[in-house]
Amino acid sequence: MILRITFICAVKGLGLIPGVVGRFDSSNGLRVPHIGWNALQTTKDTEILDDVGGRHVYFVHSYRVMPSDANNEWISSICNYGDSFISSITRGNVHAVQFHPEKSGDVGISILKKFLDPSSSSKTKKSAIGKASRLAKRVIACLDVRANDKGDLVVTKGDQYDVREQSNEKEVRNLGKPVDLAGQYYKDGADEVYACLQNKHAFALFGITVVVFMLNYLCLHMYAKKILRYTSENVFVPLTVGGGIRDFTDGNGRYYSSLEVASEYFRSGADKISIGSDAVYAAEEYLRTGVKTGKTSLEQISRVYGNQAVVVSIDPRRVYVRSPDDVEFKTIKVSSPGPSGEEYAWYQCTVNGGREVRPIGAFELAKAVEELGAGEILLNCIDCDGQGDGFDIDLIKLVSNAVMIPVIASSGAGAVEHFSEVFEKTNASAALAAGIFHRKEVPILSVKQHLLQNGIEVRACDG
Ligand code: 1PR
Repeated sequence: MILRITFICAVKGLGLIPGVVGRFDSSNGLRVPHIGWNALQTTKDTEILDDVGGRHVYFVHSYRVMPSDANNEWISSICNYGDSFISSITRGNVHAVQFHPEKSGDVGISILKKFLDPSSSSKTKKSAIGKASRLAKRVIACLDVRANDKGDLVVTKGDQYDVREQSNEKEVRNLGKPVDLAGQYYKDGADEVYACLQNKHAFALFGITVVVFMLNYLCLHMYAKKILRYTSENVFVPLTVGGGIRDFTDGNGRYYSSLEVASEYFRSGADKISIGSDAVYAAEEYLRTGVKTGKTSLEQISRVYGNQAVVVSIDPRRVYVRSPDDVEFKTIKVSSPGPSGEEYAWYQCTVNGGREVRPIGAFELAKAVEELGAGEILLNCIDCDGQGDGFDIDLIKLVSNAVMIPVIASSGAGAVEHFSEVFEKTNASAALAAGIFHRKEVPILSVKQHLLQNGIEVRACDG
């Protein structure tokens, strides 16, 4: 039997395995949840982990069990995040793992194969003690998905969020098919795939804005789930889906809560969902009243699925000011002055794909959604999107220093050096890019090789 170790606090448990479950301690600057690829250190010979020591596997959790003399004989591997914690246990033919083998690429697949067929374990065993490592920085491939004017679902790419060609026809840019590209990026070594479903209408799923009037919600829903299922059956790294996650009522008067929408995505294979506009409204309300109602989509989904499953996507625009006193929002001294020599900027949040600005800054939003239950932040920047000039380091510093949850830097990657720059100068946990991967200008492998050469830990590409 193989089990995933799931922890429930304040519950005595069966008492089979001695140990106490505790939350990771974020008081010393550790980002919690522990999300991403971390290396295992195997501590005993087990067939299913025979060549896994020192390799990265995918974790996503906030609680862990510490090794002790009392549970030592159970432990088959440990991992380090702040402290050493137990990442797997083995006794006889019972195995349990803290990480997700089904999301751990080739390494995870080999663990599952060996569990199902122990004779497939390598005959000449490698050293059981691997080299432990830090949590790897993640490289994420982003698919911005929407329907083009013919109603086909395509991967598109914006230029400061404008996804239409500059030609007279102004068609939606078409850079490929979502499922094909997701599969390709998995093979190329992406640590996660993020699918952003751009939509004009609250009820459109997978960005199907044109056909939405012809199909009822159920058809759309089934179509979206089919695509998601197909992708999750072929992509063995985490998959996040964002866009359109909010309450809505369809044309037939049927009400769907955001929790129902999210639940369907999770059941169809998404590991995390991402909320954009609705999180902005929730944060504004929370900052205005100081009350957590528990009713916002962010709070509800986080309560049911855990905060590690909820990403908040922020779409800010840079606004230059002369002095921090000019605005009520948190500013940062910018590395390059604004057009009129301004030395400061704040980052104004937007909703509806950047079309509407809101009276809240990225700093304030990030802090508020962390309190409301977000487990991770995807930090876009409309000014940098599709420009290829690098990430907005000022913005990423501002936000990644404001919260204790992981921050994904997004928008502007144009060269491998932009990835090392963002990891060297900010506390980002991951960097996301779209255009350079879609246009095949920079392979994911080159990004990872460059990061390794610069002493930045990454997961080795399996592909
Ligand atoms: O508000 O909950 O329905 O969510 C809508 C989601 O759709 C938000 O997460 C928002 O970021 C996204 N979105 C809406 N319109 C657009 C658009 O581009 N017109 N895409 C959009 C945002 C930006 C990134 C992009 C990076 C990297 N996409 O996803 O991929 O900037 O690009 P680059 O590497 O080429 O620079 P809701």
